[in-house]
Amino acid sequence: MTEPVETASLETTGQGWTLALDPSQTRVLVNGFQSWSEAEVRPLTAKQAVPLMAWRHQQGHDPAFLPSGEAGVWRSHTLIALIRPDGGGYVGHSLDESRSFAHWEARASGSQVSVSLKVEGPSIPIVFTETVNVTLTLEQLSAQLARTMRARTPPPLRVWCSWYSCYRGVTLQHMLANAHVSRDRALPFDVFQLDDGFQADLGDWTLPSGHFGGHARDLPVGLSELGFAAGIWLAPFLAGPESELFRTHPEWTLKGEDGLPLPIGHNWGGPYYGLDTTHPEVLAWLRDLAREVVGWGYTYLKLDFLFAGAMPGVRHDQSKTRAEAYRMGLVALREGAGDETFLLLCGAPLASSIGVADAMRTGPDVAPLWDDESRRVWLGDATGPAARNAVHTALSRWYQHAWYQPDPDVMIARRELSLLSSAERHTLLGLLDVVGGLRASSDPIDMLDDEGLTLLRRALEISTPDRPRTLAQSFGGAATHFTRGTFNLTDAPQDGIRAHGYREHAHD
Ligand code: 9PG
Repeated sequence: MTEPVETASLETTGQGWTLALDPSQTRVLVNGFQSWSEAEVRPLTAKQAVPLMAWRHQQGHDPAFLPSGEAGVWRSHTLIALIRPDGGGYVGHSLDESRSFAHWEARASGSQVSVSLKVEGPSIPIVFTETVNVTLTLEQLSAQLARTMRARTPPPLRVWCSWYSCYRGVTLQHMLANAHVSRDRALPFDVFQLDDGFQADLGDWTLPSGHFGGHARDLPVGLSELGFAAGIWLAPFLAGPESELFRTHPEWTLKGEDGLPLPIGHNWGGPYYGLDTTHPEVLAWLRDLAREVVGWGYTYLKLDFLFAGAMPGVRHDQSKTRAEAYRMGLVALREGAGDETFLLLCGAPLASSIGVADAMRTGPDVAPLWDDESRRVWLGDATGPAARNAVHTALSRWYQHAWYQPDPDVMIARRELSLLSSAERHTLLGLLDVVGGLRASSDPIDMLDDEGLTLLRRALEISTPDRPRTLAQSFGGAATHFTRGTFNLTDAPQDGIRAHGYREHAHD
C-alpha cells in the first residue's frame, strides 16, 4: 500500500512513509552528522559502511545514530533524498535544527521503499515531498532551512593554513616565512591561519607549546605588516587529560552515567574530554576565550572538534537536548568573538551550526595522497584524511552553500611531499570550483615551481557554486556529474575520464 506523501510543512517528532519505488532502481543521497562524516549518493540496495572500530564512532559519526552497516538501509542527518532513474523522486528535509536533530532512515523492503523520521528533541517543521527534480527540490528546501535559521554567508575568503604542511610542528617562523614569500609572489591570500601546534595543550590555549618559538599573540602584527589578516585554530570544547584546564576544572566536563569525566574521542596520542556546554561557568570561559583571542588581533577563528559539544552524556543542565547544548556553546563563542569575526567551523554538527557559522568544513581532511583504502574499505571508515574522501563528501554536500560558506578543505598544488598525480591535483581544483565557498592552501609556498604557483592561483579564484546535472548517475558513489564538469572517483576510466580525474565541460 502506498500512503499519500506530505507536500506541506508539518510539525513532527516522527513519521513514516511507504513509497512505490523499485529499490533496485533507486539511489539514495545521505548526509552524515558532522563535517568529517560521510555524505554520498548510492544505490539503495548497497551497504552503508559503519566503522569497525568503536572509537571512530564518536570522532567521525553520531554515536547515537550511526550509519546502519546493513545493505539496503541508509541513515541520514537533517535530510534524505531518494532518486529515480529519471532524476525525480522524494526529498525529506528538516526545517529547523536549532534545538533538535532529525534522524532519517530509508529502507529497501521487498518491492517498496520505506522512509522513517525520528526527531531527537522538541517537534520541528519538516517537509517530505515527491518531486520531478530531486536536485532542485533539495536546493530549495536547504535554502528554506537556511532562511529559518538566519544563515550567514559572508563573502568567501582565501586562506593559507599551516596544518597540511607543518602539522603539529608549526612555528611562528613558518607562518611569517610563508606570508613573506606569498607577498613577494603577490599571491592573493586574505588570511594566514595558524593551526594546531602553537598551544601547550588542549584547553590551555593561552600557553605556548615548547616548539612554537613565541606566543600566538605575537603573530597578527607581523602578518598585518605583510598585508594579511590573522587566523587561528582552536578546539574550544576539548580538554586534554594532562591540561591545566582539566586539572583545575574536571567538573566542567561531560560525564558518563557513573558521574566521571567521559572520554569522547582519541587523537593526539590519547583520549580527550569534552566540555559541558550547558554549564554556566563553561559558557563564560568560552566567551572569555574567544574574546581574548580576538583581542590578540585574530579576525578569523577555525573552531574545530565541535562535535564534542553534542556527544551523548550527562550534563549539568539535563533539560537541554544535545542540539541545544551544542548550540549554547557555539553561541557563547560567537558572543565572545563578536559579530565581525569570521568563524570557520570544523568537525561540527552541520545544520545545527547555521546562523552562527560563517563557513563550515563540509568533508574530511584532504591529504597529499588519493585514498587510504585499508581504512576506508577494510575498516569501513571513509572519514580519514585522503583526497578521495574529501572530494567524495564535499561534492555530495554541494547544496549546503545556502547554510554557510562551504570549505571543502585545502588545495594541494605541490609535487614534492605529495603522492597525488597531476589528474588528482586537477580533481581537487575541480572540487573547489564546483563547490564555491572558501579557498585554502597549505603548501609550503617556496616548494611551488611555476606550474605549482599557476595551479595555486587558479585554486584561489572564487567561484559561484555549481549544481549536479544528474544524481541518477555517479562515478564513485557521490554527486559526480556537475554542469561544469564530471568527476571520476573510481579506480578505472569512465566515459573517457581518467581514474580519479575531472573533465571540465566545454563552454558553449
Ligand atoms: C588539527 C587538524 C586540522 C584539520 C582538522 C582536524 O577523526 N579524526 O581523528 C580527525 C583528527 C584530526 C582531524 C580530522 C579528523 O583534523 O580537520 O584541518 O585542523 O584537526 O589537529
